Amino acid sequence: MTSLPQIDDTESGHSEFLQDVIDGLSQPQKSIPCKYFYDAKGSKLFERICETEDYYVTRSDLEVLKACASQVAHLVGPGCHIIEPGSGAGEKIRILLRAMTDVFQYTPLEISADALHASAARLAEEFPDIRIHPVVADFTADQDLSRVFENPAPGANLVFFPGSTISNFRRAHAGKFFDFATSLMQEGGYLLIGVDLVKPRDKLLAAYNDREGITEEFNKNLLHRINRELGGDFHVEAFEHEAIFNEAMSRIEMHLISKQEQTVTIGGQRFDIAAGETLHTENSYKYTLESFTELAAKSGLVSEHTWTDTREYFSYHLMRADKHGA
Ligand code: AVJ
Repeated sequence: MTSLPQIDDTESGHSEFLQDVIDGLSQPQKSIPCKYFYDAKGSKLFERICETEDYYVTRSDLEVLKACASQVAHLVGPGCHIIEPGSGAGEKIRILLRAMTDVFQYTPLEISADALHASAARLAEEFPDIRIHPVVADFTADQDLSRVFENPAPGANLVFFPGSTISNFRRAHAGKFFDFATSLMQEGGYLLIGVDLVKPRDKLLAAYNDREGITEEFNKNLLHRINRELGGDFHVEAFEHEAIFNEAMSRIEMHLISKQEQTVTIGGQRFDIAAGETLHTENSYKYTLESFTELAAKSGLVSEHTWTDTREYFSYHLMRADKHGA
């Protein structure tokens, strides 16, 4: 049994949701974990964010992935087993599978069984020669990884982690993810990971304050969700969306600022929110190629190859376990 890190697209039971919200609102800097953005409404809003002109992340990600996919295929070699933690709707994997001609198996790991099986069925149709092996896995709990490795692959394992989901993890959390990825890679395996990069401040800020207001809606949906599912009484209209770049921490921070004093009751607990006080809802860490390489090295992972777009907005890293030890 391996202890898996929390990742973003988990659907938790209400009691855990309630407890996390109460814990977050009890801190001096009130916060709510960003994994709760992604209910059905929030997932739709996130897809719309990806289509806005200001949110460069998804377009840059796809650009780099398309450009590097055939080289990845060449470096990893034939007969590989691709494992994708938190596969979600499973769109980016198509780019990789189209470029890789001799894939033995694709194993998406996803907490949402419905999303997992729907996307697995679509992939099976599009890629009849690849064994599609969906595994419902909860990253917040202990997991038996033996289901992932039921059919031994002739080639290497390739852990695929696109979309810069790693951006949401603080240092310790990223370390846990790297350990988990290393256990999936097994001997001789690879990690292909997408990482969003530091860039001019105005570009970063625009991406999280899009002019269409979708990010604002996405941020506020968190409060609507708490009101809906946990019987909260946030006065949502009294909040304003704010995204700032915290340069010292090299991260975008999303907040919701209360324009007026309000008292919120959730699960029988009262929380006073002052006028101008913020709820911190997300961190999105931005790396340089060097700072990411350094972070991964702490977990014993070394870059075999790195790709970026010409603007150096986004990067993919093909990593291996450092045999010489970190
Ligand atoms: C899914 C974590 C990559 O940080 O850019 C987008 C989430 N939040 N707009 C990001 C997000 C607001 C996104 N990641």
